[in-house]
Amino acid sequence: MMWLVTLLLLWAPHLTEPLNISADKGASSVTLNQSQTLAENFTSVRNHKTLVMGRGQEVCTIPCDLTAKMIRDEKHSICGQLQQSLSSYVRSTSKLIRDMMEEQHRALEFLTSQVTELVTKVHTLKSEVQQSNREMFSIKPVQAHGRDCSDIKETLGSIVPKTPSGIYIIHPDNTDTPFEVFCEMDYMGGGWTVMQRRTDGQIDFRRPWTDYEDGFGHLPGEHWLGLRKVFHVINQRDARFQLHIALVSHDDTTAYASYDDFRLDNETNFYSIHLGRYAGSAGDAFRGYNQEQNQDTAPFSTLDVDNDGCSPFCFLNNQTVESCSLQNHRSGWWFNRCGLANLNTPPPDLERSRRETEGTGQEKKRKRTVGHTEEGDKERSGGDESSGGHKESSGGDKETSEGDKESTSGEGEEDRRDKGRGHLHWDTWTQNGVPHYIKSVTMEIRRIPTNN
Ligand SMILES: *[C@@H]1O[C@H](CO)[C@@H](O)[C@H](O)[C@H]1NC(C)=O
Ligand SMILES: *[C@@H]1O[C@H](CO)[C@@H](O)[C@H](O)[C@H]1NC(C)=O
Ligand SMILES: *[C@@H]1O[C@H](CO)[C@@H](O)[C@H](O)[C@H]1NC(C)=O
Ligand SMILES: *[C@@H]1O[C@H](CO)[C@@H](O)[C@H](O)[C@H]1NC(C)=O
Ligand SMILES: *[C@@H]1O[C@H](CO)[C@@H](O)[C@H](O)[C@H]1NC(C)=O
Ligand SMILES: [Ca+2]
Repeated sequence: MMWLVTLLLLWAPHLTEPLNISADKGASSVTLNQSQTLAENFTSVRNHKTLVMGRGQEVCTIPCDLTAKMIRDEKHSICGQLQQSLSSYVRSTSKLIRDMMEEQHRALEFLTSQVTELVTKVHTLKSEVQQSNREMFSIKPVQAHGRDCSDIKETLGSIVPKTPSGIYIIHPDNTDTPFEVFCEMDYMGGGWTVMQRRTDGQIDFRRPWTDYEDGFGHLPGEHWLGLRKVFHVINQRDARFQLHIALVSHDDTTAYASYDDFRLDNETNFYSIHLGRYAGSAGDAFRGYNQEQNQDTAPFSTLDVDNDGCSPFCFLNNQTVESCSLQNHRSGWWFNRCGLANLNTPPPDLERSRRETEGTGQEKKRKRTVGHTEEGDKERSGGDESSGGHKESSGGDKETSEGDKESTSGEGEEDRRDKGRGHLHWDTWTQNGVPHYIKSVTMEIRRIPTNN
């Protein structure tokens, strides 16, 4: 395209100028006194005339030289017009081409910007897809079957360089149906089947027996895998499991408690816990400081299934306790005369916010306290018991002051009690004699390599 325009532009001025001049001459010569011109050029015309003579004298009615002159002038005039229109045509054409070029250039620029825009869009989309793929990988169950996370880690570990943490489908020995679990594949060598996780307090752990047996929560986040599933995992052929409890305090201190053997009895025996040797930095809260506090071999209890060793009552810290679950905010655990460990209680912040949003919570509580209903009495006795010792002081200073503000009758006392006790506790993990305020916890199990 470019070469054509250049050619036309180069050619046009050379063409138009001499033509314009000659056309001018032609036009002016027409206006001249014809007879004079004719006379002047008679000799030349005569020569011309001799050529025409052969056709006969009668054809030339008007003087031949005049005719010739007219023809020539006409030719000049036409030629000039032709040149003119040609040059204007060239001009308009070149202008048209220029305009077209400009338009095309603009279109091209527009397209280029659009392409650039699209390219960036594609890039963003690509990264978004990659991101969502990554997310999906950790949310969507991975169809890698194994008997448990240790088994999957072992199998996949020989195929892929890095086994990602996430939800996997496992199928333990002696079970009919596979189920999903969260596998922690990075922490301490990986291969951990997560059986409990507490992080943000989003999941309500105040649940009845069936929930603790079947499991609840969201596997990628807070959840309780369920006693039946855990039982299936750890009761496999030729398999022994260790239990690892990882704790994080509110000031991000970490500690752990590990048991080199972990077994549960069957449902008939209420999933009694059996723990092996302890190792770790958090202390053995499961066994406590004395035999009275020992939760090893204790059956599981919930509010509706009471195996807590307080039958009909325990006398703890000058208080009678009938239900350890009630005292521990309706959570389920392997209580034995309550004990020093419970990682299923709701966090105190959540408890308080729940009560605030419920609104009528205070009213209900007052009614219960005044009316001396069975539940109210239970709660009160349980709470007062728990306020003894270091738990109270660990509960948080701000909570006490807030409790005092609200306190006009027995409510403040109740709040203080809730807050003092109402958090995950592992009372052997202390700082200056005060148990750490636990923010998050993970309970996970892993196969112990066997020799055969
Ligand atoms: C050509 O002739 C026209 C009139 O005959 C005149 O207007 C024009 O200026 C001339 N162009 C050139 C380049 O001499
Ligand atoms: C044209 O020329 C003739 C003779 O040469 C002369 O008689 C006549 O007046 C001229 N006409 C004009 C308009 O110049
Ligand atoms: C007339 O014609 C002769 C020869 O053809 C030429 O030399 C001369 O310049 C012409 N005169 C005019 C006024 O055109
Ligand atoms: C549970 O375990 C006990 C003792 O280990 C056994 O006697 C009982 O049959 C088991 N119950 C079931 C349902 O497997
Ligand atoms: C239990 O009661 C006795 C006597 O009333 C009292 O001396 C003791 O300090 C109380 N213990 C606790 C832990 O409250
Ligand atoms: Ca009881």
